Amino acid sequence: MKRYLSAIKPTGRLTLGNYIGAIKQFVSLMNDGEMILFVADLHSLTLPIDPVELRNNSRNIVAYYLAAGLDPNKIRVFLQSEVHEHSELAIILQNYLYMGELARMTQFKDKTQKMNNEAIGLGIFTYPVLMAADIVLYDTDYVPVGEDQVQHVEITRDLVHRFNKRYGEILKMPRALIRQNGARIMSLSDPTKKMSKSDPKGDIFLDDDLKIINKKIMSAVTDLDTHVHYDEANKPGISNLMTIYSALTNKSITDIEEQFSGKMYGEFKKEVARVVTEEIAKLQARYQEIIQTGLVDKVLKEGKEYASEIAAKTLKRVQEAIGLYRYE
Ligand code: ATP
Ligand code: LTN
Repeated sequence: MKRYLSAIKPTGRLTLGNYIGAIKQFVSLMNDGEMILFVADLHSLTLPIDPVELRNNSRNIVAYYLAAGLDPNKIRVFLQSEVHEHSELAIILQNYLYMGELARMTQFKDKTQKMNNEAIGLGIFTYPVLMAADIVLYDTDYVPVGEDQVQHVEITRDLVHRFNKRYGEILKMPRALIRQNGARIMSLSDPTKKMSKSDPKGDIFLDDDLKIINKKIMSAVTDLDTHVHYDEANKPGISNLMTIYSALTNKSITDIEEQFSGKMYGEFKKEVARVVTEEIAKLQARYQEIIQTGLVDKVLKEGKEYASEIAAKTLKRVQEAIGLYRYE
């Protein structure tokens, strides 16, 4: 059976980008193999975060996973920090990734661009090491993520290759899985930038008031043309709305162009707003039900036990392969 593994960092309120690029993908793959998900709370410490917020965000992510339709009887969910093997394996694996390649990572460059070296914590630099540990601990086949995370899966693949060449077939080679349409949702106020929860300009949040969502979509930045036509380079705003619409309705871009041929942007935006608010309204209703039960804690506890068992075995295999002394 194929194993899928993925995570979201509890750095802020979840966005429509997280929902389309990641969570919806998890739902569609849930019946296709084993799905292990976690909340990457250790990764969220790589930039300053308020403790109360971190705790709330972590809980919210799990509630939204379940609200989106991830079945707690089919999938596993846990908190990264609760399975200590992630940290232990990362300490080992940091020796197999190099300064130069870590310094070239897009996420590292983007997030530290405006920071002074004296204020950049080591964790944001070694971020891919911990992520590689997350992935290989579970002998993962596929890592469903948005486009921005593909580079991290690629560096994990480099590491696996390097490690196995030296010690034999110890680590499983993972592969990133991104959706064809919706792997990169852009900001509604600047459609040349990724919608991202830590840079909330032009974001749609899953817990936004529906009226506000409607307003955000109706006032989304578009070009001066009027044709609903997909052209990422020259019409990024309208193309982004088409991607969102396509991801939520499963209609192809060509079908959408046909459906709105001869119609104005206003009419198209209204329809996008209708579809987005309808989907988010359902999500919010289910979220409210879930958050009032003890389900989140129950799922996390079971998930932790399940994950720990697998993680312990992999860590032991690695320790033995590299020559760390063991008593038994
Ligand atoms: P941050 O702003 O803190 O970096 P983020 O919003 O980029 O956070 P992550 O926790 O890094 O979110 O990502 C969780 C998952 O959601 C990842 O698989 C990521 O690729 C996906 N994702 C995030 N933003 C988008 C987006 N705009 N479009 C598609 N997928 C996205
Ligand atoms: N870096 C990812 C979160 C993450 C992750 C992982 C995703 C941490 N560890 C392992 C997939 C597999 C992000 O979305 N920012």
